[in-house]
Amino acid sequence: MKTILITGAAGDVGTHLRRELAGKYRIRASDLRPVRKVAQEAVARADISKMTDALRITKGVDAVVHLGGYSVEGPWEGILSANIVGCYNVFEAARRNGVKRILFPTSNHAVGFYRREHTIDHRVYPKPDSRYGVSKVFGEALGSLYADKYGMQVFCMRIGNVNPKPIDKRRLSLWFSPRDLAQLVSIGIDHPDIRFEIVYGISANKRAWYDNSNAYRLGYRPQDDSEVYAAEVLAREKAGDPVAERFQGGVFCVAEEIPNPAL
Ligand code: 15L
Repeated sequence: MKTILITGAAGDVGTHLRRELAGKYRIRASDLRPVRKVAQEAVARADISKMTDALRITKGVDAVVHLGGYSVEGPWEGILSANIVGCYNVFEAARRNGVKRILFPTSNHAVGFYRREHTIDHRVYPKPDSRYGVSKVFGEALGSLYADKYGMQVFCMRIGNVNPKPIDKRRLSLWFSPRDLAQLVSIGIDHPDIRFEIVYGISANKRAWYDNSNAYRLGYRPQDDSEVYAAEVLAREKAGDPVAERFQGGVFCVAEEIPNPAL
């Protein structure tokens, strides 16, 4: 059984993922915050903005799923230390510890300034909608460097919104159900032929703004479609900011700060 490190394990995405993957991999769950242990997991508290912590937690694992960091738009200082310095530390620590494979959950906000009428694939150039989005583009670029220069295997998932159900109209286009998340992450961990890939982390949503053929090529077969919830979601939708409504990134395109679920 493979041993995987999940950083940011106490967050929403980490919590869904650990529940879905329990028993499939030996999980080392790491976070700055206390982690409530699931089943057989090992827990490792760590501050990834410190290289010594990053080196300690990446030792002896087969793959890293690097969810840790700032997960919304916020002050530059927080994003710099968690998502730029922290992300660098995790890649570099993995390299020094001989860990070959990294899954980097990037975000729809790396490309959030594409308009909603456009369907974009994994080859479009980045159009980040926030400092947070810029930090995700940094992580994708770092992954590309570590793949080309050091032969690491890097799987970047531009995640939409992980939730048991889509929560609003925008999320009908980018909903990612927990079981589809687990399927895509398992492909990232187990696919024998990964070098550097970008895929979209979304379910099979009829309203998707993404051409996710790269994920399908690697065997992804999502089981969920947000359309099942469309009527109930649209019935409670209220009109929002016109700029936010025009672009895929929504409110990230206009807000300077979004409440951080981790604080
Ligand atoms: C993200 O990248 C965030 O991490 C998450 O909290 C949501 O805001 C999501 O995007 C979204 O766009 O819904």
